[in-house]
Amino acid sequence: MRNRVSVVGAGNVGASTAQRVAEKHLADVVLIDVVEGIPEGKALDLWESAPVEGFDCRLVGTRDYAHTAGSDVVVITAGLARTPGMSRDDLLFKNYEIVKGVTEQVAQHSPDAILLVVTNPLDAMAQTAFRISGFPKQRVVGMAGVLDSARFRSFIAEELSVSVQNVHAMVLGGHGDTMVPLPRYSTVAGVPVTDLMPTATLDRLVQRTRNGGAEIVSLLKTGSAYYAPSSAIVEMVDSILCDRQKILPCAAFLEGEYGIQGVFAGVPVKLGRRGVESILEIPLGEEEQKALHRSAAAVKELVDKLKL
Ligand code: TXD
Repeated sequence: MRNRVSVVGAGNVGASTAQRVAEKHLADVVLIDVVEGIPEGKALDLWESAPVEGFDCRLVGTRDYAHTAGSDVVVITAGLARTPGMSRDDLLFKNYEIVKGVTEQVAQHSPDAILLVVTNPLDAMAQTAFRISGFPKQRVVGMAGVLDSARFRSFIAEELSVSVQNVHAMVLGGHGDTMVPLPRYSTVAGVPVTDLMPTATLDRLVQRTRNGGAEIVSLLKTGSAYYAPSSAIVEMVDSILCDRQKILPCAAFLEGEYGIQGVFAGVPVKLGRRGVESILEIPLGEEEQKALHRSAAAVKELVDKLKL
């Protein structure tokens, strides 16, 4: 039997995710949205690419959650995207209602699924899905760190003119202005990036990473990033479905790890068939630890507003 991935929200991120999942032969895909015709049309269009692309994964578009039943992974991208001048937090209450409604449906139809939350503000929406679904914390995970790290990696590779494949990077914390890029744990062919470029250059790349989402929004003007976000989502889907046990920075529910209690924040997670298999506690310097705590406090403020 083939794996089934449902993608809720057939917008830019959702549709690109559906495409990447199918083109990587990972799973059949159910694309679901509230707007009549959009999930049906995009899924049909993608399915018609199958003979040329050579994938056998079936893609179906629908507005009916019955079609998502028994999903292995459900990716939640439903919501409003940021537009210029709008902060991630402005989205809080609107997207809370959307993610709440979606989660209720998903939990009913796919009680054993792993929920992969993408909607912003990311960490608070992951907490919404966690609380509303009642799923164990291992089965609710948020995507942000893989994207933020990918941005950092691409900037490092560009700066040093080396292959992106040589560059590893780690960005922890909440997905927002308080994210915590960790240059010390970012390496090029195993060499810490702190040994390879002056501090001022590194600081510039860190700042650009922090601003990565806004940089794309200011260029696109009518929406936010989706190519790199969908790549990041699919790396996580792949690690789950193929039980790769990859260590990836993901938003996970913390209960004491890093001294943080009761909120989602981006930490190194081992991702496998059971979802969050474990959380890695890597040694952090005093400043890094403080930055992570500040980031978690920013998430806590939002989840308190939502009474989660
Ligand atoms: O790193 C990250 N986590 C992110 C998060 C990276 C990129 C985008 N990020 C967030 O994902 C972004 O801020 C948004 O909150 C979501 C989706 O972004 P996208 O760019 O795909 O937004 P679109 O194109 O506006 O698509 C949203 C779709 C759209 O088709 C709506 O009709 C649909 O969501 N939508 C719904 N679908 C199902 N059910 C409900 N209730 C619903 N409401 C809206």
